[in-house]
Amino acid sequence: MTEPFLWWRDGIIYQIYPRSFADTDSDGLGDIPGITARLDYLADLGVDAIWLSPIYPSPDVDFGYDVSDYTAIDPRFGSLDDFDRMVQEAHQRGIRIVLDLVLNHTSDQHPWFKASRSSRDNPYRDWYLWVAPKPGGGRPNNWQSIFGGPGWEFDPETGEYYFHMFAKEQPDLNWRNPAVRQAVLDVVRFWLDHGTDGFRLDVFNVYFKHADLLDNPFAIGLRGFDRQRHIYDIDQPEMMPFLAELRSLLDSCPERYMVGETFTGGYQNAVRYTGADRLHAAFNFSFTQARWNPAKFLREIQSWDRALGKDNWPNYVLSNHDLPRAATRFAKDGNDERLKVAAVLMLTLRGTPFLYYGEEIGMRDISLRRDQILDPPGKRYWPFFKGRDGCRSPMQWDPGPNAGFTTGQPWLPVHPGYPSRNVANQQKDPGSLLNFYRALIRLRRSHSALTRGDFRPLPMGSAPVLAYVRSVPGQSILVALNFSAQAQTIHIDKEANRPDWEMYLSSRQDSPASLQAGCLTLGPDEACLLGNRM
Ligand code: ISL
Repeated sequence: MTEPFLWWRDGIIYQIYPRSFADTDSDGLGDIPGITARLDYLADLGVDAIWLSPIYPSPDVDFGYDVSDYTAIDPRFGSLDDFDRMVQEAHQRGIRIVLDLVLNHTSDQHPWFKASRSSRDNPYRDWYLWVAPKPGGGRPNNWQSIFGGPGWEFDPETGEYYFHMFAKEQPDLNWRNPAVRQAVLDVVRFWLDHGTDGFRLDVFNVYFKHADLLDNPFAIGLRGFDRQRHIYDIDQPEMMPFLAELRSLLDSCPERYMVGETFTGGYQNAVRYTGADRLHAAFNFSFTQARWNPAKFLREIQSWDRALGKDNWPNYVLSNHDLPRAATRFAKDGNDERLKVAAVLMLTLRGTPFLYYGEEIGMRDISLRRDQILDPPGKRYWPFFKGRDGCRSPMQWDPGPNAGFTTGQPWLPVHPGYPSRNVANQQKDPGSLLNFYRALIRLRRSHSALTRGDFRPLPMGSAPVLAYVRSVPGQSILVALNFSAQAQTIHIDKEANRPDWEMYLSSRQDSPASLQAGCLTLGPDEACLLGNRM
């Protein structure tokens, strides 16, 4: 019996960076009514869920990842009523809502922290990591902030240090305090009650710190943070019982989901945190680091698959709000053909694809002058690291002013290429990346081989091609991806012996790959799917 469609396993999750998606009140920031207004676009594209980067009140030191109230909507994004309406409208279209939970730290403007820092005997004091200076006045230990410098900030008013893994305006919560854990579970319950279908847990494996606050040992690395082995400030065992508690809360409602952002560490770490009493998934960021080389992609696919085993479901990410976009990395020349190859890869592997807004039209990063940089690590590490603003520019909807994103002044510049690269133009062009995505997603939805099917790579020798077969009983799909700008002929004798392969979709509409006597000849940068209904 075929299993029924399960949105987070068989579907596609689309990440929206809300302040850059669609602005309806001309303040230059995207908002929730803007997302609601674009749900038809998303339904037509064929996504099954949207993950929203934080929409809670925030002083924006880290653009929403510094939360000052977990159970409200930032008024610049709208109201709780707007949120409820968005959830309802999304659900009517079969689109689920995934919220970003940033629970390792709050904003320093959160009432919890304001109370906590007000005096040493405030009842909230123990909600954060406050430690007295060492005898002689030094910091409690050598822990570093990822955004640069020591992780300890001295508070002259109360004479103690507090810890912050990110900016000093993002104090870390004290997860060993049961009151904190209870408050967090109440937050989760609040959003479940508002119809939220899933959560993305920001840097969840950083929540707990070693109780004795021991110094991390030395490691070789570039930035201060990388010059330590993070054995005492990351991945503490106390996380497991909490994940189990969180999971049972989610499982008390049907079809809820949580995906964690494992901070540092590869598949070994992801495996540890995934399972029936843990997360549904931990992000696989390996494609965000891979070079344009089919062997490298295949190695990552197989390593993750093998490590996750039968019981856990893989996922794939090409871009997000912290990293240069896939289009910027893989298609520097402005040509979208490679992006079609990347799209087919993402949407035909065994695993949940996460798409980042604008990926479907091939949006590239913007480049900013130093005085335009807003992102804290970008400001600190310029010119070695120019920050993460580049991949957060406004969605390019149409060729009108500000790409149709806002009638006000956009909070970040719109990419200068928007008059040609935008949704409206690509909707009209049958050969566009957007229309290719739509066709591909439709094909994926109507073929369970592409979601639930086995994954069997075909041996390619040294050819710059990745080819594999996905199959369920009665249905096979052969995917072939040419990673080079030259035509490639590959031998797929064993597969090709079947008589009735037919071309389902090719990224080269005009001259799709041809299959003759067991040889498939792919055009330059071609991605194609052949189907077989035996
Ligand atoms: O982008 C990074 C450094 O410049 C990463 O190290 C990033 O900080 C890390 O992946 C954690 O990311 C998440 O938590 C951060 C927030 O700034 C990111 O936007 C978020 O994705 C703190 O909440």
